[in-house]
Amino acid sequence: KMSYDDYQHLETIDAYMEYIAKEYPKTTTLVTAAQTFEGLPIRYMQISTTNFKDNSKPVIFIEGGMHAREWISPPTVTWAIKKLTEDVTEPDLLNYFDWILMPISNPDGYNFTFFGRRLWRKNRSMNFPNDHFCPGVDGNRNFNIAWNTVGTEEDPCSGIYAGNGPFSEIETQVVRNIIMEHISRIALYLSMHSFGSLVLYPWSHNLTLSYNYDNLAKVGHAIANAFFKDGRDIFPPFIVGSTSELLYLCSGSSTDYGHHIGVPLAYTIELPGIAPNDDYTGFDMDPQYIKAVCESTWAGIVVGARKAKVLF
Ligand code: 0X9
Ligand code: ZN
Repeated sequence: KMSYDDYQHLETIDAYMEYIAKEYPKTTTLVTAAQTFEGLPIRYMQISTTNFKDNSKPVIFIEGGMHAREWISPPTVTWAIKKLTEDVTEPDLLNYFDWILMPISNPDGYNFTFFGRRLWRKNRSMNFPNDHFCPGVDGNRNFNIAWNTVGTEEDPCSGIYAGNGPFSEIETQVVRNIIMEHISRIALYLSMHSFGSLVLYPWSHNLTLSYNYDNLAKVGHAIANAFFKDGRDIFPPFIVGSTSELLYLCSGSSTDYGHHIGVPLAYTIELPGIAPNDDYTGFDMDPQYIKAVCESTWAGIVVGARKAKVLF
């Protein structure tokens, strides 16, 4: 049993996915896609009530932990795994879609925030000697969409270092490969970040409207409303908009990339960083609220999936 009373270590999440793969062998597959710079496995789960390899159903892809310090992100993805295996309350969605769930796309960075520096953001790769002994590339600046043109740094010591080139990092290659392999059937892609209580849709790299703007906005608002509903209204309401209008311009993000190559609905979710009573907590929200965030997030995923089902 996975605990949501505290933040989840990398090895706890790994053990949980192994347990699920063993308990639910008919519907789940645990994939080890690659090894990181520090030799950790990058893993994700495929969930399908038929045969994932048939490529016959639309896919929902949810990924978390790209930014190491955003600890509220991975539990929302392990919660989704639970809701599709141990505690199925939406069998229609389990049946209709194939699911790809990746709680931690950046295991090196994530581990480092538990055992090194709490507020580390990037991965831990080194490209000696160019990096001046500063490890780490920002995964969400490393995708091949207007790469390194805006909202990035070329200084390897920066927290938003875009890397040596597009897809220089194994972590972003893994996410790219998943999207590419299933591009014709990914109906919805969610990238879980924190914090800010935002539902963000493309574009990030410029201020133009997406080819799918109407649906992105419509479904985005539906997701945001589901997050913030009776009983879950202890958190501030979510604000919905494109990254470039609500936050800032940034190139090389995963959702811009996914949308650019053809995922019709792609969102970055900035999970809450303000606990009840307006306590500003940022990346360190009191663990007692993890479960409530996961429940809200699942409600948002459910609504997003139902909309995606109609639109795809
Ligand atoms: O700057 C980022 O990478 C994201 N914010 S964070 O505080 N989690 O670092 C926002 C990225 C938004 N990009 C897209 N939605 N494409
Ligand atoms: Zn982030």
